[in-house]
Formats: sequence, structure tokens, C-alpha cells
Amino acid sequence: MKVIIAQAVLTLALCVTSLTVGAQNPEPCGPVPTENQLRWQDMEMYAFIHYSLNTYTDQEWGFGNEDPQLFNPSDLDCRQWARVCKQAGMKGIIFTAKHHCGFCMWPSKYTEYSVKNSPWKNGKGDVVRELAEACREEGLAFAVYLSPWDRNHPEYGRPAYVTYFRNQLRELLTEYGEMFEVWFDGANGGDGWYGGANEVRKIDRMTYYEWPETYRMIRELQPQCLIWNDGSDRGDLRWVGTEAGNIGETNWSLLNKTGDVPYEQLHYGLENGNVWVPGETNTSIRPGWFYHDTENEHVKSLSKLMDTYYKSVGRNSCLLLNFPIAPNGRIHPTDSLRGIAFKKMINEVFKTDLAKKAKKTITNKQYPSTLIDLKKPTSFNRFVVEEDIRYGQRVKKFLLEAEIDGKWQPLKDELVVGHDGLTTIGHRRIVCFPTVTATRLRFTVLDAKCNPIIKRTSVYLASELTADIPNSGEKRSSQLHYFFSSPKQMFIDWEQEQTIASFRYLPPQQTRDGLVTHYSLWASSDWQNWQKVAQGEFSNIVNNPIWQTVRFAPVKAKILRLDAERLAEGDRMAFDDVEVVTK
Ligand code: FUL
Repeated sequence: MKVIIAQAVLTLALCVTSLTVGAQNPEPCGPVPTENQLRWQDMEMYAFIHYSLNTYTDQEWGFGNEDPQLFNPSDLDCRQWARVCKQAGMKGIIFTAKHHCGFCMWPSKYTEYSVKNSPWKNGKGDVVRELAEACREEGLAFAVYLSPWDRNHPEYGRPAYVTYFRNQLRELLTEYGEMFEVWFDGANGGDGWYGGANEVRKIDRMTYYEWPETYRMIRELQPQCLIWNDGSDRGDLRWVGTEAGNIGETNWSLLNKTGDVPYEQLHYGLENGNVWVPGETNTSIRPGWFYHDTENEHVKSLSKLMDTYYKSVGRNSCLLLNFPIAPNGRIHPTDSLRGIAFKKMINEVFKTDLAKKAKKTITNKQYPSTLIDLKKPTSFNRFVVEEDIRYGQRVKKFLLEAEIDGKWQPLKDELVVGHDGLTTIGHRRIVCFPTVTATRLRFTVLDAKCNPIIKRTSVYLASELTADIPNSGEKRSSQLHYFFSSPKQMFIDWEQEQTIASFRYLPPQQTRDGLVTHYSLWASSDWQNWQKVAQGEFSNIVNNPIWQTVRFAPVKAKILRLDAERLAEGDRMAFDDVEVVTK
């Protein structure tokens, strides 16, 4: 074994000489990735698929009492999902085998709340199996999302549920072939149906699920499988603290093995952390995770997807991109076309490395540096650099310069605000900047934890994306007259009676303070008599603060009142915008 390692190190030292700046140091520099994590990093992009009863109730979080009879797709086709994902450049699929509502997309022998009690295929269907097989046929890796929070199960919150959860996981890990990842969502809003109890159940997310025991079982049953977990015990991958589709420009693949992980560490990692836990950037191709007809116009634009790519894969992360399934059982054509266009655009941008034949000269005077001579004036706007992370993540700060009209000019990352953005590198860093024309450019490592081991420097010219479809409409648009009578009660009034059929709420985008998670809506025409028109929760609003739409039976009224029943934080309701659809 020792000999093999020594040979590997020697080979590395020889083949990276021309691209390595600084003295060779194949000794690991701090924590290093496992084989599984290295394989994961190479996947770069893989898909999420959200599909459950929510698809038929137009919800993001089911309460747990939704009727299995609602699950009856006319045209469910897992092969279509797999084909679309493959053509969109995804290397695998993570499927919501069970979302928070508890409904199982496979006929689990541990519950009646599953596809086996739905009309689809007369209760003989198994979505997990169909998808696992479709993935194998397309050469895609397969994985499952199994929500620890279960709003259906009567025992949720008690020890018996943990056994149930583990039994389900064992079922999935033993009967559906190899999985590359298991996804344990940390979301928990407390309330649920819970077998009819209809109450709030609080758990201690650090201890309740007994993760060490579950991890042991996963490692034993599927040693290649990665564990994603955003609560308590450290898994192999971490959440990045947002569902907007970006990770920090500074992104260390490290955390500490124990202790809390605040937002900054999720997003930026921890420079001197003692364990390798890289960030996986998850986002949806639409505003929500589940399919909603109202979002058909808000599928992410190509430029938004490219921006997401640069801010995930281009920042030492992998991209987990969600494709929701429409009620007919297929990925909607808008999403599939956009996904495929996205992959084509990535191929287009990274087709020709303009520095492939360049002369690269490495110097190590004050700082280790690579001079890239392109031999003739060349236009470019993307720079790609990679460290050999098998030996740890090292670079803390670098400088990129182009020689324009005889003068060295610094280039900065145009996707970063406030500083030049040239900090960590890791597996891959893509620096985007406005097009420059130059013959020579220079890459210099200004600060590193150990001698840097750089395995790639490349230069590209991306075409500009101009004609684009506007994204998700998350901007202020309201012309309504609204005012407050208390910090938790908002009124919207009109001169005359209106027929009102829906209300929309855009939560504050930069803070959780005042964000409404539970609401009731009331209508009146005389300020005296109020009719309740809707009540509920804005599911997942904390992690994904997008427009929330509440539809109700049309009502004639002069005033609409929003009561904030519960706030995520603070005691004063906040909003970025509200909208009311009147007829
Ligand atoms: C969140 C969940 O609450 C959402 O519904 C979705 O599954 C997303 C990927 O993770 O935390």
C-alpha cells in the first residue's frame, strides 16, 4: 500500500510540474476529502426531483392529512425525467421518496400512507423503483430524500417514530440498488396532523433522531453513500445556508466536527475546520420546489441558471438543481427545454480553452505565480483555476492580472460585490469579468495555508446573454394602499368594493425578522363584520423567501386584512411587497 501511495505522489509531482506554482508539497495540508467526497466533487451537477401529494394540492409542505386518492397521474414517466436530467447535464437524481407530509412514493411495508393506497396503477405502483431503474438505464446515479420530519406519523416526536424512520431508510437502502447520497432535510415547522392529533410537536434536533446509529447503518449497508444532513451530527456534505443557488465566493470545504454551524460557516466554510464537509448548493429551476401552475412563467432564465452555475460549481461546490414534476407525471416542457439549453450553454462557454497552447511560466519570487502567454491578442472573460484537493484546500487569496496596452491591470470577479472576490479556489474556481483583450495574463497566489498545488489554469470567452426571460418577478410592484393597526395586522383598502380572489406576499429578502410564517386573511366592507377567507402557513418561507400566493373563493369586499399569526423572528410583521388579484 505504502509503495502505491509513494508512486502516486511521484507521478503527481512529475505531471503537475508545469502547472504547479510554489514548491511541491504532497503532504496533506489539513483535512482531505474521502474517496466518496472526491467522486462527488467530480459529479458537478445533479438533479433534485420534488414530487408528492403536494403536486396535487398546490402546496410546498403538506400537513400530513392529504388524501392518497389524490395521487393518480395520467402519464407518469420516470424515463422522461431521467432523459431530461441527463440532457441537462445532471449526473444523478435525488428523489423525494418521502417529503414532510409523510406520504411515501414507494409501497413501504411500514405504513399505509403511500402509493399503495392510491388509485395510480391500482396501488401496485412504485415511483422509487421506476426512477431507480430509469436512472440505471440512462447511466445516472440515484439517491433519495427522506424527510425526518413526518407530519403524518402518529408517533412523530416519540422514540417509536425514530425506529420507523430507520426501518424505512433500511428498506430504501436494501431494495433499490446503489445510492450515491441520502438527503435528510432539517426543516421542522412543529405542527402537523400526526395521525389526527393535529398539534405542535417539538423535537430536539440534536438528539431526537439518534443520527450516530442511523449513520452507522448507512455506512454498513451502502459504504459509498454520502450523507447530507443540515442538523446536528456532521454528515459528508453540508447545506450552504440558502436555497437561492449560491455559495460564498470564499468557500472552504471544512467545518469543525462538533459544535453549532452558524449561517456564515454553512455559506463560507471554516478556514481552519478539522473535518472535510464540502457545501452542496441546492436550488430549484422554479421559485418553489414543487410544481405550481402559477410558476410556469417564472422558470429560471438561462442567464440566471448560468449565474447559479458560476456561483456553485464555479465556487468549489456542486449544483443540485431541482426539477418539479407536473401533475400529469412529467417534467414540464418549459423546464426541460431550459435545463437542456443550460447544459448547451455550459458546453458552449467551456468549449475552447484559449490557454491550452499558451506558454505557462512558473515563478516563485515574492509569491508563486504563473505567467500565461497566449502569444497573440486574445479576448476573454472567464478564468478557471483548480487546486489538487487530494492534498487539502490551500489557497486563501490570489491575484489575476491581464497585460492591457502594456500595463498589468487587476481583474476582479464581477459576481462579487465589495471586494475583488479572489479568495479561495478548492476543486474549481471560475472567475467572471467583463471581456478584456490581452496577450498575457498572470495568476499569483498571495496567501495560502501551505504551498499551493494548482492543477489547472484555463481561459475562456463566454458570449453575452442578452435576450433573456425575466426571472421570477421578485421585485416590488404594489400600488396598493395598505396600513397597519398593530405590528401584526395589515389592512389593504379600496374606495369601492372589489371581487378579491387571491393575495400574494413577498417576504423580506434580506432578513428573517418579521417574516410571516402563519397567516389568516379576513375581508370586510364595513370595518365591522369580518369574514375569514383563508388561513394557513407559508411553507418553507424561511429557507426560500419567494412570493407566496393564497387563493380563496372570490369574495366582494372593500378591505382585506392580513393577520400575522406567527413570525419567523421578531414581533413586527415585515414584507417586501404584497399583491391582491381583483376581478
Ligand atoms: C427544504 C424543504 O422544507 C423544502 O420543502 C425542500 O424540500 C427543500 C429542498 O428543503 O428545507
